[in-house]
Amino acid sequence: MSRTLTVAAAQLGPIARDESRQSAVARLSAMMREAKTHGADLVIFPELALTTFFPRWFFADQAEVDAFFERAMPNPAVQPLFDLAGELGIGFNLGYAELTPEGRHFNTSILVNRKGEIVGKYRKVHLPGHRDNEPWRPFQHLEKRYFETGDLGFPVFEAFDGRLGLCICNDRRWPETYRVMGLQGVEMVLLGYNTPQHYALAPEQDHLQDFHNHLVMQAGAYQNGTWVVGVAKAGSEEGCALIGGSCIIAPTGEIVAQCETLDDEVVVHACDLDACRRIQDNIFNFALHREPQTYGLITETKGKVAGLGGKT
Ligand code: CDV
Repeated sequence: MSRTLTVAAAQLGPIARDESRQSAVARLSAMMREAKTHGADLVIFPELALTTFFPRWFFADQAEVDAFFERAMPNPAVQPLFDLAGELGIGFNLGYAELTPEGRHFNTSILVNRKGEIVGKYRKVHLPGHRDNEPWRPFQHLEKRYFETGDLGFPVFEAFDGRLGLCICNDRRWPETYRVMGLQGVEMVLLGYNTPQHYALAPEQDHLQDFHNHLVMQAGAYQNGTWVVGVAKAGSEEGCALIGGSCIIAPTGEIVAQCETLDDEVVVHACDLDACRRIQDNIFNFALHREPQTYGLITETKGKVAGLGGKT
């Protein structure tokens, strides 16, 4: 019997700084309903999907930062989305800023089943940007200041009759992210992103943002024989242009569905999870072809070291 998981990539347009959680949840709920009409089992929402992308501003007052965080999940503002999931019998993946009872801050993503129950959680590992206010930039990217490095690894969950992995935005650029999940037999990677068109440290590459977005996700999919669903918060958000390009990628690396706008938009695809086998059992049969005894540097060092071949 084939295992088909019909997924919806539910791209969000911009969320204004003064937009309420209730308004954002209403937009997510509308897309969840639309996804259901297309037969979706699971709907994927972006990174930090309940608020504007607040790391673009420096706040000296921590209380202003904490206002963007959720102290519980679900909470009264988000409960309607959980209720709707249970009513429609559809799962979802949601990114939000998590403030734990111990006062820890994470950029978090959860997987919720068709009954509206949380069955998986991930905390972002690769935090881009900087820690201090850098006024020369047109906008800040203070994820390193506002979040701790995730402490849950790259988990893969047995859910929706498959093996589903979670990561967030910048994680998608790192091959290690996919490979750690690939080694757990992942069949679908779910990720949301907020990616500005402008990268202040290398602006000459701004025109390549959409290309790099798809390049890394397509490579991650193919090299691990997994589906990848990448979902943007897109459009002009508080004057900052965010790329779109939300898409569903097959284990072959091919994009099979893609958003066309920079606004709220849903695309759906019926994904055959067994298609992963055609890659995972052949060209990327890890047990047969990997040579981990030669990969030690990957975990032994964080930065570059001298070439192992030495000088000639
Ligand atoms: N939210 C992100 O992680 N954004 C980064 C940008 C800053 C490079 C990204 O990798 O898309």
